[in-house]
Amino acid sequence: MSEAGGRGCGSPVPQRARWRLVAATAAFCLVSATSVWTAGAEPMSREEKQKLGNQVLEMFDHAYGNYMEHAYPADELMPLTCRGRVRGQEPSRGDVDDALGKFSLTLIDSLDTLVVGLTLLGFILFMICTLKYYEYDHNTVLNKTKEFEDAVRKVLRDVNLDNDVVVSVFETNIRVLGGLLGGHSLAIMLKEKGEYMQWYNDELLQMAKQLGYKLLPAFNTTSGLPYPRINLKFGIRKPEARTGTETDTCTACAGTLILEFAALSRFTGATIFEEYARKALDFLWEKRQRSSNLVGVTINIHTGDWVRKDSGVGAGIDSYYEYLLKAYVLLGDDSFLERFNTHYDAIMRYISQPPLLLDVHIHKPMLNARTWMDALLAFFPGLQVLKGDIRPAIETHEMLYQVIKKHNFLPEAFTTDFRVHWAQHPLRPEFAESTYFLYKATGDPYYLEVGKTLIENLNKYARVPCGFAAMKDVRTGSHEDRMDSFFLAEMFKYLYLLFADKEDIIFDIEDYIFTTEAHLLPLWLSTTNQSISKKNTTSEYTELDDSNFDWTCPNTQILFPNDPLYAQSIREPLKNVVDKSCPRGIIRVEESFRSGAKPPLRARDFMATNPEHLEILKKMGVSLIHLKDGRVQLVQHAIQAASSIDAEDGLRFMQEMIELSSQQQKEQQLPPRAVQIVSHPFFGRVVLTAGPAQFGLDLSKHKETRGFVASSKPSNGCSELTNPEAVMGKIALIQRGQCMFAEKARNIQNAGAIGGIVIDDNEGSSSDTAPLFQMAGDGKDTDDIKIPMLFLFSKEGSIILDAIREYEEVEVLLSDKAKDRDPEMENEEQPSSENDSQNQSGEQISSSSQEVDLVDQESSEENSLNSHPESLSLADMDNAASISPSEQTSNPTENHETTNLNGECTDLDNQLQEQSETEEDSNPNVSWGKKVQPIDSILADWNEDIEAFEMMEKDEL
Ligand code: DMJ
Repeated sequence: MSEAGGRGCGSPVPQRARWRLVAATAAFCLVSATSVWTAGAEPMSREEKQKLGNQVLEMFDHAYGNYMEHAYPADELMPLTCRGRVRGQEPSRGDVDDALGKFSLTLIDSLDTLVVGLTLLGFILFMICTLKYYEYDHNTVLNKTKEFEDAVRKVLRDVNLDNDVVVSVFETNIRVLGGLLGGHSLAIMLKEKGEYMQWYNDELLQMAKQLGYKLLPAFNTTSGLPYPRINLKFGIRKPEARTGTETDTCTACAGTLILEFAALSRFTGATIFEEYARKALDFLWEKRQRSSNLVGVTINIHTGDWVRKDSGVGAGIDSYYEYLLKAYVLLGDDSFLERFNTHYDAIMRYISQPPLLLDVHIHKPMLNARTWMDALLAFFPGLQVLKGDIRPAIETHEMLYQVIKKHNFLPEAFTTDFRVHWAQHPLRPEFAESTYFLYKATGDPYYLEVGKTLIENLNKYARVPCGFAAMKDVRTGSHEDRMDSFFLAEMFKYLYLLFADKEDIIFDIEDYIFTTEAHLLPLWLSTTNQSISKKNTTSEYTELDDSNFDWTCPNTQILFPNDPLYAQSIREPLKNVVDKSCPRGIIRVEESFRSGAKPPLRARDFMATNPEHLEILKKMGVSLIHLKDGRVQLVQHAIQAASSIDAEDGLRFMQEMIELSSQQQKEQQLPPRAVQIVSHPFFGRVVLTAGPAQFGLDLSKHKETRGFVASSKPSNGCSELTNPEAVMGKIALIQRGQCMFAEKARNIQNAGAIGGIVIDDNEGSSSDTAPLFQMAGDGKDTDDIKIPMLFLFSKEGSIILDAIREYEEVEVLLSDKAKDRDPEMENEEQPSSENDSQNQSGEQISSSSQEVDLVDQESSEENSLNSHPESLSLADMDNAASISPSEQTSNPTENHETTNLNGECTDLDNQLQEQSETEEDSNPNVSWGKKVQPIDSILADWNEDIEAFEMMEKDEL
């Protein structure tokens, strides 16, 4: 790594660190450097920008005004029922409620947005003068100062930080502590200007300090990583606290404190906050996986072991990286930059697959951990701008924008071929944030058009009479009674600033840094109260290979003035990245969805045993094929439909089925269970992959169950057992078929069995060739079933049956497969559960009720889509080619072939295809399957083992 390097910006670490600061801050300064746009996207007139900015203000007022009128002092507004969300008074939403501390969250989170609203003053006056483009009641806008003052007074008067309520440390830090500090920062700025807030005497800061002290007990761990939750009144671990027994936290939860805590220390002189936040960051840095330099999603706060070893830039990790870079910018401490650069190098090496960002395993970073991306990663292009790495930022942002254009919003998760994976959208601001930063860096008016689309979509699809409602399903446009505080803290701020010119803003935004919640902290803090001893850690960082930074040079300051078409030239090849990916033709269908058209039969209602449904299917040109292995395949031939309208209905029905099927695949991505034969002569060496049940004892949460196996009579377990003495205290073997799984479970439980194994009656089936699935309940309450139930395909089942014939006494262990794997692989292949990571950050994503309904409705075990959602296999109309069920279910991108209306795949498609083929290794389902020895080889091993044992026994004799 030399100064030379031929690039003119590579330099030894200390110099590079300084250069990075330039790069990082340069991004903010670019707007003036590039304000004259000469080519590419049409420039946007000042009038139109102002009109859009004004529209943002009107939208903010709609959200904030309704919150204040109908919800305040509650934490959040419920925009559909137009009332406040008060924790304890509404059905619990799980961890997502941990953001609510009965402290008027939305008000505090909105404080500095109100001040940003003041920045409109300039252009409002302009509009009053010109009386042009001015559709909004300017009096309200002009009253923002008053609203800010009022809001601060309300916070000081009404907010209680001493409630007996358990809150997320992370959320409370970024939203409440950050909100108070952002409010304080702008209050003192206004006061200094001599016009507003003259009465203000650091009261918000005092509240922030009080809150800071309330959060400190969370750090009472040997590692220094904070507990994920704290009771505002009782702290942690005391009986009244109802928290403190947690062992794990997410990386972002422990690594997103330094900006607020350091600001608090530097504002107040109380160094303890910055010290604690630094300690947590130091610990995370120590625990990074040393060969990949990546961090996992979840960490044990006592041992420092990685609990989840998947790694990405989205949920669970996101703001840890953000805070390393921003801590460097705010605090000027080189060690933060060096850490960030080390991680960034790893991210670009392993996770970035432009335009995609895909999670990998920290120990095997070449192995993808998922085939989908979450919406939270949309902040990353913005962070890349801050770092000065524009090209991949433009690429990823463009890809995300195309997904948005397809679905109006960014779904919570979407697959590598851009299909919806999780359909919710809680009005997240990350994409707007990246759009703002990219516009600042490039000056390309394209990004203003992007912002305009975001505004239009919000007004068109999310606006309701009492605010803005989160999308429950971006495909159907259904709403959720939820308006998160970050919508006000971040979305409006970034959108407003996007359209505001420098002179429109009454303070210099470049003097501030945005926290992860878009709260503003002044950069002058870097030189204030610097009493925290900085670690002189430069030497501890491995020198980075300069070639890894090729794409960061030259910095944006040099780049854009020379080539104003730069951003466009990067976007151009990606123009159709989403549309060109298979499946194709979906847009037409989705347009129909948007216009409200629905097929006469909804996929979720479809019952393969209902003659009326079959009749409708026929009319739509959809035929139903019962496959030999019990699964059902749907094929549509448009020409066989009764009319073109029926053909379109059929297409919509198939589309719904595809979505449903992919949701169900998602559900199936649960860690499989294992049946391990532990008795002589196997001694645990035979581990059979088994499917879990949606009822009974959950082996992922409980200790394994061990016992001898016994066949039940009748073998299908569909009636009271006639041999209860044989199964009493044992694990009963039951054959699949004739009745519901739950019924079998009840019968063997009543006979005294301690567990059950259902063996597939489809001869020759095996987990090597068929996807695992969960045994569904019977649509009724299954809480009465207490024993664990597992499902084995026929080949695996016959190993146990053969063993019984051979050895009579066969003892097995029923367990969660994850626990049986070798430690190196542990967690690596575990499908990422968004909930897990989001739990910690309070951003829970729940399954849509649609999916749940489907499972609940299922009432017939045999040959029905309802009872075997996993068996659904689909093919599309135009090529009329059906696909095999195993292909369909093992690899999402293989849908392409059958859903491609044009019958062609582009290079990108092929790339994705290839990628997905390699992803077979990483697809949780597939890799689990691969990790498990194929049955034939198990049998061969087993025979060898038996022979070896027999030899040994003979020898001993
Ligand atoms: C915000 O609360 C913060 O940006 C956080 O870092 C993660 N995302 C939410 C909004 O989506």
